[in-house]
Amino acid sequence: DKFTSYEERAKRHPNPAAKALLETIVRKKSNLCVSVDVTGKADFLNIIDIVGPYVCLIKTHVDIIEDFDASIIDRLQELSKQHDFLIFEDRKFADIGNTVALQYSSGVHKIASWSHITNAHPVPGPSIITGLSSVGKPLGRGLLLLAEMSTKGSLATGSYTEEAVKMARAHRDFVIGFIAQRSMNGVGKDTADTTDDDFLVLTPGVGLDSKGDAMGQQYRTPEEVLRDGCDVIIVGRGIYGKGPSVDIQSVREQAERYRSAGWSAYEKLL
Ligand code: UP6
Repeated sequence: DKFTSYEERAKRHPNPAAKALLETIVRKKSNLCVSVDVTGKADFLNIIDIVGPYVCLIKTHVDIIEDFDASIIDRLQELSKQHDFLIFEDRKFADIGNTVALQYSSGVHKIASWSHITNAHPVPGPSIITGLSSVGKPLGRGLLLLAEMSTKGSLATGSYTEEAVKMARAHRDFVIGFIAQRSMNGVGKDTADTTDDDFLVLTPGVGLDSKGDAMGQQYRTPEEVLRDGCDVIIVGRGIYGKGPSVDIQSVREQAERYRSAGWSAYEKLL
């Protein structure tokens, strides 16, 4: 089927978080999301300040930060405005509706109050969407379902993936897309007509220099994943390495390198 530009999709998208993400991608010529998986507050904020100009989206795991306090979120929101990116807390909710609504709204992290996008495993069934939507939809947030995973031996395949896409289709007002490895438009449909599907696909497991890690992660290049219909590349250690210390100059260079690789892969499809 026909390839549609980010720009055209931004104009049509009814969900405010999805629309804002698509508009940011176009404005910044960046389909790069950096996953900031570091445990110290200073490193966390430094990396975001450096990569900010090159990304459409910053992905967080706030529960790994050792010295977490509310000022981190204030600063993250300032950086989001200053550098023009959205925020995605990669919380991977997976419980009953009532519990996920509490985990999303409350606790130390109050994710719904600052994260434009979050995600959930479809394993509990549609009630997980109802629970998260009761909190996030009034705030204009968007949800991604984990339809596939990047890891070796992932169980999220076949009919599990198809059921995830059907769940999303039934809750289009809040579910804006997937964490997956390829386009999910038309997946699990009886007809070949995919015109109503415009799911965003955000793809982790992206690296230019490595094929994987020692714990089951698998990497493909920006070009490979864009060709398979992904919209946003998620890169973590490819940008800031695995070491205990962060090399500012190298982080900047890698961010621009991945931004440019992601964008030229997109332009080839136009
Ligand atoms: N992530 C994956 N694979 C998935 C889903 N999520 O790697 O299927 C997340 C990880 C990590 C990031 O939780 O934050 O994406 C990938 O980091 P990396 O680029 O350093 O491997």
